[in-house]
Amino acid sequence: MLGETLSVDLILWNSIAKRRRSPSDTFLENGLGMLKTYIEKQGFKVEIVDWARSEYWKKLTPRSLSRLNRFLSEKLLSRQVSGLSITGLLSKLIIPFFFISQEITLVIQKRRMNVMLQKFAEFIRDSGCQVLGIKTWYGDAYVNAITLANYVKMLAPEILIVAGGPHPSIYREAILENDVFDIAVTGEGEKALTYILALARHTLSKNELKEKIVSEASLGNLKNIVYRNDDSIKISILDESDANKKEIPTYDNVDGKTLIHVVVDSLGCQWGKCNFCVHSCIYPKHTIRNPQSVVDEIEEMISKGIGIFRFAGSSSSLAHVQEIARLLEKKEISITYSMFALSESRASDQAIYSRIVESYKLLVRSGLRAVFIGGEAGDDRILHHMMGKGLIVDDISATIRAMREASFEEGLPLDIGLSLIYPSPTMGIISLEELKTANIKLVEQTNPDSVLVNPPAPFPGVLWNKERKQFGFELDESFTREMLEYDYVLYKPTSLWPDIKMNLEGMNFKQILEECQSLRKSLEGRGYVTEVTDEHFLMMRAAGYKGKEGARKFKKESLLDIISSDYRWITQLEKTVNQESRAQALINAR
Ligand code: B12
Repeated sequence: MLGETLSVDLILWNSIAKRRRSPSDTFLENGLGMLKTYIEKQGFKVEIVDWARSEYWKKLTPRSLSRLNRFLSEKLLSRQVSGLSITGLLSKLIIPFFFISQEITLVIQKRRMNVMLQKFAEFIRDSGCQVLGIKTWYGDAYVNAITLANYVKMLAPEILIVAGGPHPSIYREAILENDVFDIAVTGEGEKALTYILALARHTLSKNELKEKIVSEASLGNLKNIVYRNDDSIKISILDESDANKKEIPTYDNVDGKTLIHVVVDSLGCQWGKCNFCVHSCIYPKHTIRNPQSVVDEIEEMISKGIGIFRFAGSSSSLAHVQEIARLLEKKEISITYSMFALSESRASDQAIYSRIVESYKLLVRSGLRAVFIGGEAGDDRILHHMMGKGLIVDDISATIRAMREASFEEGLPLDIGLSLIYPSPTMGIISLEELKTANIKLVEQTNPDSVLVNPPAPFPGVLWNKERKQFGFELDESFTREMLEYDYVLYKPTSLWPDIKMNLEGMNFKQILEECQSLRKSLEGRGYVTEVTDEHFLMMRAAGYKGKEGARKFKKESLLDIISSDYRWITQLEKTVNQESRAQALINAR
């Protein structure tokens, strides 16, 4: 697409990290697709530039280097897996070679990324657009978003640069602290971007446009905007998002993307009181989308050859998904899908339990193949006082039991991912050792197909951050700034991870990570698969990887690809998933 000249009002760029972070990175970009549909309906021309495609990541690393990385990573991983001690000269040299080769790779990737960004900035300059919108994500993708913004400022100072997407929705005012972006949008961007484009049509310079934006935002006419005014950073009134007002995303170019569509079934969270969770900060009001519209969108995607879906809701209620499932069944629509699932209150009560089983039977019949369930902890006091979950351990385990029973009775597979936060604040209620034991017990009781163990993170806006002292967190004033650009690099020993100035109940960040890693290792030692999510299950099962062994193989191979930047395995996986998605869609044509 670079090389042609366009005439557009708005360019929307999906920022990416220099290396892949997950096999699901290339899912269809529903958020940007939705913005395009909406804004074009208001009479503006929008171009999406989405670099989250296999070929972009491939371009960033020389082939010979990625192959060398793979060789070294394979040696390193197989040694770690088999637990062999370091013997022989070659074995001793693997670790330093690995790190040198990784460092060289990073330097080259950075240089290549900068060249790509510079060329892209020239393209933006020549495009005739007045506004550049960047979808920003955490870590290295955010660093690259800043680099692009700086190039654009240099080459085309009259283009307004707007940051949007998950990052400003969480970090809000902090996004403008570095003075790179002109404006940021928190939460949904449809109306805000349209308003800005309308103002841009009647302004002659960027300064004039910025002044108008500030004035409209201060008057409350322009919502969801983070802006600078009188040397301070302000945020305008927040719009109440409504899942029923979402457009069906436009996907013009699906090359190098994974044909899995994320469908908005709801926005926000019905509970919204978990002390650690950002989801209700992104969408403060919980709205449920009319099941018929969800099914209409699914049918439209099927007509485009997409048969695999992921529900976007942070807390899709069982009653609501059941309505969607009923419609799917009634219309004999055949798809596979995954979602976040909630534990049900009083799930072990016999009547409630039977109802959950019946509901999940309907869901698996309608194509539900994987769920991701937030367990957080295996101790009721921690769940109540530290997490604010509003549930007890028994609710979590009985809900999972009911899911298993439903899947068994229907004879249809359902993968269950359980996520935990460890270590977490304890306020001396129990010791970390006791919490760890309770977490392991919960996993043993529920026997999930994968366990995700996350370290605690007091994100801006959540109670753990607002009342940090009470929860035992100590955060340096640099915390938010550091978090903005912090990149998880899972394969490095935790001792090599960059530090963040944060303490939890006497543990510094490195100790927190080590503690987290120790639970992962204990679970792996007991035979559990870790760090595989519901969307990974969708992909691996579509590609024919079966059972626990399939999940292990998927994790190992994708990890190797990510560590080495040699993405041949993931690219092949994507191809197979796409064939499967098309085949699944085609079933409906009969
Ligand atoms: C489904 C999902 C995915 C899907 C698809 C995401 C997508 N939209 O393309 C998959 C599985 C691919 C995915 C991947 C990742 N995800 Co995700 N994902 C979600 C989830 C559950 C729902 C997202 C969604 O569909 N929302 C609805 C759509 C409409 O919203 P949206 O895409 O954000 O777009 C709206 C606004 O953000 C805004 N907007 C978007 N772009 C722009 C740009 C501009 C200029 C403007 C003004 C506005 C704007 O307007 C859009 C329309 O209303 C959220 C949690 C949640 N429930 O919100 C996490 C979430 C967004 N993901 C998260 C993360 C971390 C990731 C990964 C980085 C994980 C990883 N692999 O390491 C990757 C990155 C993928 C990439 N392309 O680089 C984090 C974001 C944290 C952060 N600060 O970046 C979240 C919040 C989950 C969490 N940790 O709590 N994800």
